[in-house]
Amino acid sequence: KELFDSHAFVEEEIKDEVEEPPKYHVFLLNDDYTPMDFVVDVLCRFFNKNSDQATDIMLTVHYEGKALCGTYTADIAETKVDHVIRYALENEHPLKCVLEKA
Ligand code: TYC
Repeated sequence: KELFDSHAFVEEEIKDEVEEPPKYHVFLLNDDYTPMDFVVDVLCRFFNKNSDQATDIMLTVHYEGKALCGTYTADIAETKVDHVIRYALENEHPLKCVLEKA
């Protein structure tokens, strides 16, 4: 039994070493008030997009309701959402940013 337990423990440790951590998609959501320029600025600032990429993503949100901005581990995805929401609130825009398990 002891041997079995320690074997299971080692297997668990090996699994932790080889498995990728779970990932989360971060999306921006559309609204009627946030200026397009502000959304492009958010995408450049927090998701490291260039202006062409940022404009494409902003327009996808505008016409389709949401768009994927990036995929990250839990900590980074949560930090992105926090920073975007804080930046939007500071600038008095109702921009919404959410995460979803990938
Ligand atoms: N719909 C907004 C407008 O017409 C623009 C917008 C785009 C808002 C993307 C939010 O995530 C968003 N000004």
